[in-house]
Formats: sequence, C-alpha cells, structure tokens
Amino acid sequence: MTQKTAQFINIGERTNVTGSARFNKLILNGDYDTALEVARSQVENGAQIIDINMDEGMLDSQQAMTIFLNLIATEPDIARVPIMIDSSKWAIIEAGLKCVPGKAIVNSISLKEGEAPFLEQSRTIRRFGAATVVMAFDEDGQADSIERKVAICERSYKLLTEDGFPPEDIIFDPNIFAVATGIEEHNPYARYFIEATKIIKQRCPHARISGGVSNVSFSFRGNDRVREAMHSVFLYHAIAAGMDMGIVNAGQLAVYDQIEPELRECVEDVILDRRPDATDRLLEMAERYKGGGLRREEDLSWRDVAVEKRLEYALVKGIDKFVVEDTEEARQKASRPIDVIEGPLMDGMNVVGDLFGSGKMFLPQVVKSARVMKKAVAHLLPYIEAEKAEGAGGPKGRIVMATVKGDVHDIGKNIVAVVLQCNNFEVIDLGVMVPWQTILETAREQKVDMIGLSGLITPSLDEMVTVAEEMQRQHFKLPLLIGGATTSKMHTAVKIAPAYDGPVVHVLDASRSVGVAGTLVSDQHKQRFVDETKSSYDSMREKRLARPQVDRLISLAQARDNAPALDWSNGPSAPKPRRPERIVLDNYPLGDLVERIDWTPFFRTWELAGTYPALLKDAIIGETARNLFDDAKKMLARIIDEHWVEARGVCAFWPANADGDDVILWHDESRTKERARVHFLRQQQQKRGERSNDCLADFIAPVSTGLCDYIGGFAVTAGGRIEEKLAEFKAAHDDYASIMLKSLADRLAEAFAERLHEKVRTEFWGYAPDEALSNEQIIKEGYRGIRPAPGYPACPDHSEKPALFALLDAEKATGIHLTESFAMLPASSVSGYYLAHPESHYFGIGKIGPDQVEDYANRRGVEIARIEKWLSPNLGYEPAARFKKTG
Ligand code: B12
Repeated sequence: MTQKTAQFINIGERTNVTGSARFNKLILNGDYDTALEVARSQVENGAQIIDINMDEGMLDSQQAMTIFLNLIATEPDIARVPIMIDSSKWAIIEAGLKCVPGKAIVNSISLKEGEAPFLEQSRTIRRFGAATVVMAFDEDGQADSIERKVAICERSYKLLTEDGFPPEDIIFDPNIFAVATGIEEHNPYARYFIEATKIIKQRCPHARISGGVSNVSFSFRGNDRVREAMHSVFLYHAIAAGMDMGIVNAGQLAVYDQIEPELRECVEDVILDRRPDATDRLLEMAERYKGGGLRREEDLSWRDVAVEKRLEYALVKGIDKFVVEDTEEARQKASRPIDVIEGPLMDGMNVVGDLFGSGKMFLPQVVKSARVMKKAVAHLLPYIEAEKAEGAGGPKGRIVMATVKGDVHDIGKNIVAVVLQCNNFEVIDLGVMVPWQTILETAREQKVDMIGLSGLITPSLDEMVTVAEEMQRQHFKLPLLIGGATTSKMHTAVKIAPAYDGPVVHVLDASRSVGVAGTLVSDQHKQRFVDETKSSYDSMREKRLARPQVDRLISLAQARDNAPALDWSNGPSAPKPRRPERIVLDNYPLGDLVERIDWTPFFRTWELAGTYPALLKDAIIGETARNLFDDAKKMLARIIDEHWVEARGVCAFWPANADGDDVILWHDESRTKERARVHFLRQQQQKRGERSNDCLADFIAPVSTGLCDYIGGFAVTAGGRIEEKLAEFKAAHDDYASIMLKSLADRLAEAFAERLHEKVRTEFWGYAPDEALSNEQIIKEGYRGIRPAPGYPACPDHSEKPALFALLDAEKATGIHLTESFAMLPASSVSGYYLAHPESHYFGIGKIGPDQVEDYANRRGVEIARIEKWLSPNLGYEPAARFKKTG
C-alpha cells in the first residue's frame, strides 16, 4: 500500500437510492430506522464520507432527504463522518444543507446551465460552510476528452476562487466513464480520467479529485470478479495520478497485488488503453471468471409435491408461471377435464376464499389467485367443450353484472367479479355503459341467479332506478344487487327498492359481495335474508319519509344574505393570466406526473385501508401493501417507458364576474359580451355563529365591483390508448394486470390534474409564481386556489360539464368524450374549474330546498323535474313525481 493509497478517501454509496436497491426499498417503504442502519454499517466498514441520494421518481425526495439527514444528525457514530448531499435537483440539495450540522459536501454543481446559476449555487454552499463536488460538465455537455476535462475544471476553479470560494473546498469529478464497451471511442476513457487528474491537480492547487469508480466496469455487469479487478487496477493508477476520493463499494475491491497476474494484465491493458485488442482479450478471459457474484436462486422446492398440491400452492401464492403445465398434468391424471376444476382448482380457490374471508389474505393477492385460476380454466375449456361435458356440476350461482348506461367506471365492479369468481360464481360481465335492455335480455337468456349493477356518478343512481322499474314491468323476480362509489344503502332503500318487488340489496364492498351472493343462492338462507333486508329498508325509508319535508334549511334568500363577505376593495381575486390563450398539453410526459401521485387512494382501491406510506409498515396489511406497491411501481415504469397510456390535457382562463350565484364568462376584458355562464349552487343549511352559506360564485368579483376578475377551466386524461393494453390483458385472462393498469391510470389522471393546477398557479395564470411546496403539502392542498370538479360536493351538477367542455373545446384537445350521463370516457379523466381567490376553499353544498331548485332551473333554462333528477342526492325534500310510477 502506498502513502497515497492510504490517504484515499472512501465514499460510501450504499445510502443512495439510485445505487442501492435495498436502500431504495427501505426509503420507499418509509423504513428509516433500517435505512439508518445501512448508513451506520457503512461507517463501521470504513466509509469516510457517506453519499446520500434520494433521487427517486416515486419519492418526495426533498422530504426524504430532510427526514434522513435529521435522523443522522442525532446519531453521533454516523454523523462523525462528513455527509455528501447528492442530488440532481438543487432544491433537494438546499433542503439537505439545512439539515447537516457539520461540514457537508454537495454533490454536485456544474456549469451545465451557465455561469450565473453556478456561482449563485456556490455562494449558497459557501454560506453553509460546505464543500462541493464540481462536475466536468458545461453548457456543451459532459467532458470526455482530456482537454475538455481540464478546461472545464480550470474554468470552474477560476470562477469559484475569484468569487471567494475556498479552493480546498472544491472537489472535481472529471467523469469516469465505462470502458471496454465495444465502442472504440470508449477505450481511452479510463486513461483520459487518469491523465486529466494529473493535469488538474497541477493547475488547480488545493482542489481535490473524486469520481464514481464502479462506472468504469459497467460493461461487465454480472461478472463481479472482473469488475473487482477493474476497480482495483483503475484506483491503483488513478490514486497515483492524484485522485483523492471516490465512490467505491469497499466490498467490490480486490487487492491489487492479489489479482491473478493474467487477469490483472488484461485489465491493465483495458484501463490504460495499452493495446487495440484489449477489450476482446478481456471479454474472452471474463468468461472464465463468470458466476463469481452472488445469485439469488428462486425457491422451487414447492415444485416437488403432487400436482394437486402444486396447483393449490400456485393459487394461494398467485404464481402463474407453471399453471398451464400443472393443469395439463392434472388433466391427464383426471378422468374428465371438469374434474380438475372441481377438484384441485376449486380446492385451491376454497383455500383462497377461506383465507380472504378470515382476513388472512387481501384483495391484491386474491386477484392474483384469480389470474392463476383463469389461466388454468382457459387451458381446460377446449377439452371440456370437446367432451361436451353434460351434467357436470355447475357453479354455485350465476350473476350478470354491468356498469349502467352513461357510466364508465368499472374497477369496483371488476374487483367484485373476480372475488365472486374465486368463490365459484360464474360472472357474466357486460362491461360499462350498458343499457337496461341488454342487462335484462342477458339475464333472461343466460338464466342467471341475480343481476348486479355498478355506478360511480350521481346520474347512475337514476339509471339504476330505471333498471329496477323495468325489472318490475317485465315481471322479473331475480335479486338485484347495487354497488359503486355513488350508491348507498339509504338511496337503495329509498329510491331503488320501492321500484321493484323482487329482492334489492346494496353491497358495500367486494368482501361483502360473497356473503350476499352466497346467501341469495342458498335454499336454506335466502328467504330469511331477503325478508330481513326488505324490512330494514322499509323502516329506513319510512323514517326518511317521516322527516319534515324540508329539513333544517333556510330560504335561498336568507342563504344569499349570509354569503361570505369578501373584501373586493383591493382588486379582483387574482391578476390577469400570463397566458390568456387556451393551452393544450398533448402527450404530456408521464414521468413528470409520478412525483404528484397520491398513493393513499390507490391502496384504498385495493381495499387496503390506511394512509400511505404508513400503511406499508402496518403489522397486518404491510406485507401485502408492499408487494402490491412493488408490482405497481414495476407496471408504472413500463407504462411510462412503453407509453401504454397517453396523457392529454387542456386549460383556459376567461375574464369573469359573479352575477348572483352564476359566473359570467366574458368574451374579453372589455366585459361587454357574455361568452357563457357557469351556474353554481349555494348551501342552504342553517349555519351557526359566523359561518357563511357558501357558493363558488362568491370567490369571483361580482359585476357590481366593476373589477375584471378571472375563472379558469381544465380537462385532463391519462387514459388515452389504454384500451389496447386492457384488451391484451383480457386475452391473457389477467385481471390483476387489468385492474392494476386502471388503478394506476386513475392515479396518473389525478396527478395530472394536480400537476396542471400547479403549472397554472405558477406559470400559466401565474398568480403564485414563487410557490414552493412539498408533495405532501400539495396533496394536502396547501396552496392558494381550488379546482372544483363538476360532480364533486361544491358543484354537484354533472350536467354543467358539456358547457365546460364546449368552452375548452375539450373533446378535440384531449379526446375525452362525455356520455349521456356526463361521465367522461376514457374513465381516467378529470375536469373542473380554477378559482384563484386566496379565500376560495372546498365545501359541500349539502341539501337544497325547492326554492333553490326552482331558481336554478330558471337560471339554467330547464324544467324543474330535470334538475330534480340530476341533483337527486342534494334534494332536501321528496320530489314525489318519479315514485308515483311504481306505486
Ligand atoms: C378514484 C376516484 C376517481 C378516479 C377514477 C374514477 C374512474 N376511473 O372512474 C378519477 C380521479 C379519475 C375520478 C374522476 C372523477 N370523479 Co371520482 N372518485 C374517486 C374516488 C376517490 C374513489 C372511487 C374508487 O375508485 N373507489 C375504489 C373502488 C374499488 O370502489 P368502488 O367503485 O366503490 O367499488 C366497490 C364497491 O362500491 C362495490 N361495488 C362496486 N360496483 C359493484 C357492483 C356490484 C354488483 C356489487 C355487488 C358491488 C359493487 O365493491 C367495490 C369493491 O369493493 C371517489 C370517492 C370515494 N371515496 O368513493 C370519487 C367519486 C366517485 N368521484 C366523483 C366524481 C364527481 C368524479 C368526476 C365526475 C369529477 C370530475 N368532474 O372530473 C370524475 C368522473 C370520471 C369519469 N370518468 O367520468 C364523485 C361522484 C359523486 C357524484 N356526486 O357523482 C365521488 C364519490 C367523489 C365525491 N365525494 O364527490 N374519480
């Protein structure tokens, strides 16, 4: 060991989310305690600096950096070594600098964006008393030749030292690139680094040289012995040339003297670029050293048991890799193909059903099991048909399911279908936007045991009543199951059940669907369950109808008198938008949305309750949540890399004024010609104390103020082209992938709405240009302004969407199409308004009285009955009209 080698500073890289899969996983899972142990073990193993990097698309990196550095600061045995704050984002570096009590090292700054930001950042670093890594990177890119490496480092050195930056706090990284890649120009890269190091050390006194060593051996990934030799040989020469420190995995270093002479010579030829055939020779020799690294073997011991047990194992574990061959083996063993389904496959699914029922298995696992089952059944089906297996024991029951006409949401329905199939029900899924005629015809033709309806938005409630009425008219007796986000037990009891004499049951979620469906096909239990449900719904309805006709509502006039008193003396709610034109975002980069994903609703879709990221550590569902999250991230990466979906959006802003509870959108700032009107509703509940009766129009300057105010509108989708991939999954019987893709597309749509709103606030409208919020603050809506969406509680009327779409020319810009019930297709879409007033906030309209309904109908120019239909969940009174029909 030379004197220089002894002085070489080893920078630990295990606390880097991009460099260490384990650390990445720990941080993503929020397991900071174990992550801290990684840092500690690095220091214990000799790292003299630890490099911390949180640049991971799925993380709030700034927050992760802050949390981790604050934790390290309280651990003296880790904090005794300098911390290198590593990020490609300046905001993260700045956040990190605030947390490191001792001397930190920034990794890195460069002349990439020019001299001004470079100097500005260096001044901040100096203010914190930190050192900095300076990359050999300038406006023209990364330096690869000796000349450019030296020139950029010298220029940076001059700029920094002339600005007062201490030269001993400058660490140059003259870029270590991979060699032996097969591309001839890459052959001298290691030599260039070594030679440039010598020159830089001479020309830039006191500055140091560093670099990421493992890059050099990148083309030998998977061959650890060759890589270790390359690192040692490289360092041997680079340190001699003046390299002071480097990011090195100490475990991936061979002792120079102990490398087999033959290998060492070959490696040295490559590193020092000593002969033209160096790469070929090393490649040839590398073959001999293969397999030196650690390889994790897949545990296949479960393959050693009988085929029946293998099928059960595959079903419970959701492994579809061997299912076709195992099913085939079972088929050959069985006397009839149907026996495989009724025997081992159903036995396996019963285990799944029991585990799910007893809370030992969770929805994502069940859906994976269903995928295995479907693949097995698909393999058997041709044999079963060929045999024309008559009299074979059928399923427990048959159900036809559909999302009703005008509605497009089907994740919930699909989940229920999968869960029922796992419990031996045959499900005929008619998909989305299904008219009642098709549902009822199918039910008759297929001789089903029950009908299931699903719906996400309010207009579907009315459509469900129509289905019930038609069932009554056509003398159906089948049970009708009702589910979906917008449905409720109360609505089912009060509005749907009275329309149909047969059994009507509201089903809250997938786990309850099995019990309900099972009871409804049971000769023993059905009648009692139907009677009990009916009497419970009857009493709910009676209580509801016995309430005062208009409950605790004040008159519309009183409500208007109690509108929030906003002060308009300081001007309109926001300045004139910076970009007044309609803005279309076509094929928006999906990667830019990942950071804004709110993961909590994703887990809720999969029936894993809790808040992200805490739920990843939950004692009961943590493991399932982590596995689901891993799968989600893998698919998300493919969605982005392979463009599985397309994100498209549009937004625009218009001069506007409130006119009572309407907002007038003007053609231009002269405010002489109306372009359109948005009609809002006002809360009518009796408010206590100072609380006002709000209406979204209150946040726009009234016409009477004479001020020119603004309102915005938007529509975004992340579902473009999704159907292609969904069709592929359907063909592969892969419900898991299908539901996963839909749930991720929904998250991307919501993230897109969030990202666009952010751009609107800071750039397009630009009323909050300096906003700097963490992802968490954004998810918690800690910004100024709101984006209420028609259908949400502050503006519950979905029928305002066509006007919004016309204003935005949204269909043309985004490809989003409105159905007859005002649902948006593709399903993963969001549309709404932008209000910028600092006091604007979300609220629920709640119940409204007949006076407001009449006023609103007049403002909209439509019949009262129509408004009553669209706003039925908001009516504070019973509009008798509809229910007279069924008597
Ligand atoms: C995720 C979500 C979205 C996503 C995805 C929606 C989609 N792909 O269709 C996005 C962000 C895209 C979205 C958009 C919109 N949304 Co949204 N959204 C939600 C949210 C938060 C969760 C819904 C969900 O996916 N749940 C998870 C699934 C698995 O649950 P589920 O559908 O309820 O299904 C379960 C049960 O209901 C039952 N079930 C379902 N079907 C069936 C069928 C049978 C037969 C049985 C037995 C059981 C059963 O079992 C299922 C599994 O457990 C709800 C609020 C909420 N907490 O419910 C609002 C909500 C549904 N959305 C709402 C609205 C208004 C909208 C928009 C119209 C807003 C807008 N203007 O942009 C759009 C419409 C989208 C469209 N395509 O038209 C309103 C609807 C209420 C209303 N008044 O109409 C809600 C209730 C929010 C609210 N509080 O106002 N939304």
